[in-house]
Amino acid sequence: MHRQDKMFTFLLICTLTSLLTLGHASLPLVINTWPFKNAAAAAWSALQSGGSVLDAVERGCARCEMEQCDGSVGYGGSPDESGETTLDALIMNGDTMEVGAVADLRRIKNAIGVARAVMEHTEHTLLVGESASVFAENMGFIAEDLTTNKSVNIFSEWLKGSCQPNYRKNVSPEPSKSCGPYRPKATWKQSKRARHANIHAHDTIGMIALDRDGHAAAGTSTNGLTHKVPGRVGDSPIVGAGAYVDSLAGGAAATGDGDVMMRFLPSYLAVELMRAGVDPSAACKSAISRIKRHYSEFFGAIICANTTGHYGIH
Ligand code: SD4
Repeated sequence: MHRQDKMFTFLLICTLTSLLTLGHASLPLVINTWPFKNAAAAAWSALQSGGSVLDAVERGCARCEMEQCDGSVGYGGSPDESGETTLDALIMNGDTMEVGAVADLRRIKNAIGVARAVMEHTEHTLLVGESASVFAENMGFIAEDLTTNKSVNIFSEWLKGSCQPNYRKNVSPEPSKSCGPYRPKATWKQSKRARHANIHAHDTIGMIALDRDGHAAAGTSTNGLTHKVPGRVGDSPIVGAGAYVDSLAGGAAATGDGDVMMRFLPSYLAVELMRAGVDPSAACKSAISRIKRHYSEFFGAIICANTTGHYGIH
């Protein structure tokens, strides 16, 4: 089945679960990107056992981090140009509009947990890189190597294949043929964005949870793009890009080419459209169309849910 169809089917299953469990009600609702069923089940069981929507999002995303969902979430996936796996994650409370996020997190497996610690134990919103890892260790998270045999193999095959593909442009040596180190080219030329971030390259989990009392939360967790330039941060930990939620309007979460998506804040846009009364499917569609207007080759998708538990995907 085509990935997008699979994702849609999965959303349907999630919602049917809630309908069957609760009779006519369409709330509570848990939806996530991609068919990560165990993640949805973990979030659902957090809600059923009296946990908050934040607990649901945290446990759902953490489940994917542990299971290394599709190799695109958690440790041992998407090694960067130096072979290291680094993680991006975000969690947002739609009641208070508080956000905690981490980007380029190193050596800590539970990125969504660290994001929640940023939200609950600091006045900040986003911590990055080595300092985020030190923060995490101080908060009791275990530091360990995120490398696995699989990520080592991906990295060594990439090196053997002259570091193809990569995300460099306007550098020498020619990045479509050679490994670095790269230096800027004297003559700079505007080029169309290469289509690296395709359907096979990424499967971030983005999740929205709504309960029957009007609480809403959203979150993301990913190891980003394979062979990214070290230090690269995607859309997932950027509020309004990877996810956004307001308990008075709804929530949205995105997956796809984050370097492009974060230029358009698609999750923010979708939530604002839902606030204005646009239904979730149309809100999702508008958010993606805005990107496609500028980047026709863009690949990505967004899930949207409004406060009544209706949802859409595009
Ligand atoms: C990123 N948006 O880091 C993420 C990758 C992704 O589905 O979504 N994958 O750009």
